[in-house]
Amino acid sequence: MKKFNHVIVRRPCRAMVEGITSGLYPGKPDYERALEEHDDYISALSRCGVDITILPKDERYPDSCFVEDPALITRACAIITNPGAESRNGEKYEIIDAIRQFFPEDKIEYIKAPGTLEGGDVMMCGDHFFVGRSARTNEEGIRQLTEILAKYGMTCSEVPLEEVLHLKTGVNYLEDNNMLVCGEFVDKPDFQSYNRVVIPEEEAYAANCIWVNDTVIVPEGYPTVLKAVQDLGYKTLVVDTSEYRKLDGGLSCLSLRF
Ligand code: CIR
Repeated sequence: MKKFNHVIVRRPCRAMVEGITSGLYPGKPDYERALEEHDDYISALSRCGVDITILPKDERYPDSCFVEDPALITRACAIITNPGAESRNGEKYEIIDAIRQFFPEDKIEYIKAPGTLEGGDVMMCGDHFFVGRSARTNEEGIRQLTEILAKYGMTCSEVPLEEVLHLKTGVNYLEDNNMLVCGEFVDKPDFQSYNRVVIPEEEAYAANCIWVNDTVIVPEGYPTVLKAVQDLGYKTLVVDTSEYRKLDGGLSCLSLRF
């Protein structure tokens, strides 16, 4: 099934080595290696039948390569979020021009203060969106998102987070009713109607895989997850994201897919 035609990414900037990190995966990113990994990420995506808009690096925002967070793109509208991380909040202004290439002004919506929302907390499952209430996404942000989606005939439900940074750190939808779940999400009633593939704790990072037009991109180094995804019948591509992992970033964080 072809669902996505476009992808937006932003090149990592040199300042990424100072990006936000929980320290879960220790070490400072190696910038040159991060650039190579980004090249590989782009070439994997280009094999999935999408055109790719590559935005230039922006040294003012160390985490700006994680372009998934300042915007959410749906089948009917684009939503500029209001990132809850202070050092990332200005990224929302920098993504707008790219969004305008694809959406007219009246189909671009905004999450406004005191609401906060980051795209990593939003998981699209058809016309329903699960939203993590996290340290980055608050109740008012979710209320605004619910109102915006309702205008376009889409729905939204809140998932409280206890442990992980973003919702999609631990749960990702692969289409066809298949969902990768890990840790705190394994037993959540919200996801019981899906075919849940439980990811073992030691491969938790690989719960963040991305489905792009029937190919699933899996991070390098997680054999159990790779096999589980292949057993579901998907074509797979493997990309090393080790430098982004040091900043709690994964495959989904590095692009907007629509
Ligand atoms: C941050 O803490 O904001 C970045 N270092 C990582 C963002 C990861 N983005 C995502 O999960 N969507």
